[in-house]
Amino acid sequence: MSPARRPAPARRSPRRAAEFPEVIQGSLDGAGLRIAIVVSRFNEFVGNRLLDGALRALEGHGVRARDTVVIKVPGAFEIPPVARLLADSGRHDSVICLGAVLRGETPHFDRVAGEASHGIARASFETGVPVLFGVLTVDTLDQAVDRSGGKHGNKGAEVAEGAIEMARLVRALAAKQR
Ligand code: INI
Repeated sequence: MSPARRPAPARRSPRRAAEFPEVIQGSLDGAGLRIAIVVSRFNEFVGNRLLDGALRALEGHGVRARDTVVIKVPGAFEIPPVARLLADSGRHDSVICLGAVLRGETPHFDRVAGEASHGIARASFETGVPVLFGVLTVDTLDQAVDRSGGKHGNKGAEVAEGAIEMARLVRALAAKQR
């Protein structure tokens, strides 16, 4: 192509840079955030491991113990109404739900796991408060252990980070709308 017909090289002028979309996302800065954790006692051994992972992660990212509350419920089926109450209270920036549903030989697993996941999602959608799903739904105890501080990490810690990030994101979006 002759130099005359060659397209002019793109110039990165300040005007062009301004055309990029704004990106908004949360951060892992937990300072000043208030977090509630609902954990089920069924399969308590696993629940405690998840709780431990979540508390360590919150502390590691600057969430103060006095801004954190832990509520224990009997089983995963009981998590959604409590998560909803907490989300509605206006006292928490995020709610973390922890538990373990292990598949047995009956359809009970599907009922409990299904209601827990739908109810937790609804609590979040209907209140606008981030409600994080940290309920393991697994076939065996080994799988649960692997995911609660074992070879597949700790779901409690993961969702704790998600809770911080989402709380920050909601605050950032709210600040923009002011
Ligand atoms: N609850 C759990 O959290 N995990 C389970 O694995 C489980 N199983 O397998 O039965 C379970 N059942 C109890 C349920 O959550 C309720 O507490 C109970 O049905 C009373 O409403």
